[in-house]
Amino acid sequence: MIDFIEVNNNSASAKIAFQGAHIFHYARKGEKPLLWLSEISDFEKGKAIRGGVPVCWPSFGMNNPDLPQHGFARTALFEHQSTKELDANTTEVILILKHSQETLSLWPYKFELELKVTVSDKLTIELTTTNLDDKTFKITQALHTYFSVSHISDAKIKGLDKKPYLDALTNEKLVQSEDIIFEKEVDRVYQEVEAEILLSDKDRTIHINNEGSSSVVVWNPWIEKAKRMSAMRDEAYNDFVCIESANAYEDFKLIDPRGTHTLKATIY
Ligand code: TA6
Repeated sequence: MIDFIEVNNNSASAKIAFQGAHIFHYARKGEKPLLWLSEISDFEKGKAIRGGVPVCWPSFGMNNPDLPQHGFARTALFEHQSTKELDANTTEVILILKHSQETLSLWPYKFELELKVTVSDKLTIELTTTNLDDKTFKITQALHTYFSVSHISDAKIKGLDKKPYLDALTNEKLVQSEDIIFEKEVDRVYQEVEAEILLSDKDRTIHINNEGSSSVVVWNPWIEKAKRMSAMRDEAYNDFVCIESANAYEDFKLIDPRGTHTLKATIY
C-alpha cells in the first residue's frame, strides 16, 4: 500500500498519493468522480497507479529514449510540503520532488519539481520545474489525466477542431476535423492548442483549461490495447478518456539555470 493525503472540504473530496504526487480521486460533493481509477490498479511502491493524474516528467512517452516510458516522476516518492485550508471550500496541497543519487543516475540534472493541487469546485494542478543545476536542461511532460465517462460511445471532445496532430499509431501528421469521437484506438498529440477543451458526456461536460502548455494528448486504448495494458480490465476502455495537458514533442521546454516552468491544468 502507498500513503496518500485525503482532502475533504465543503466543495469536493480528493486523494493524492505521495508516490508520483499522484491524484487518484477527485469528486465534487454529491457528484460522481471526475477522474477514472482502475478497479485493479496497483497500489504498491514502484508501480504507477492506473488512472487519476499520472505525472509524466521529465519526459513524455519516449520523447527522451534514455528514460523509462513517461519518465521517472510517477513512481518517485514526493515529500509533503504543506496542506492549507484556504477557506471552507478550498484546500491547497503541495508536494515536492528533488534530485537524488537515484534520479541523477537516470537524468544528470539537479532540479526541484513541485506539484500544487488546489481542491475546490475546480481541480487545479500546477506542475512547476525549477532548474537547480548550472546547465540548461530540456523537459517534456504531461498531466496524464484519465477522465471518467458514462460510456465511451457517449464521449465527445470539443475544442481541438482544425488543430494539427501526430497520430502516434501511424506516425502521420494530420489535422483534426470536427469533434473527436471514439470508435477505435485513439492516440494523438495535438499541437497549437490554446483554447478550452470540453469533454462532453451523456449527463455532464468537463472543462479543461491549460496554461504553460500548447500540446494535448488524447488517448483511448480501445479493445485490443486495453487487453495489453497493465492493471486495466479488458472492458475498461468503455469507461475513460485520457485528455493530457502536456508539453510534448515540439512543445518541449528548455529551462535555464535557476529558471522555472509551470504546466497548469484547471479542470471542472
Ligand atoms: O499518453 C498515451 C500513452 O502514451 C499511450 O500510448 C499509452 O502507452 C498510455 O500513454 C499509457 O502508458 P503507460 O506507460 O501508463 O502504460
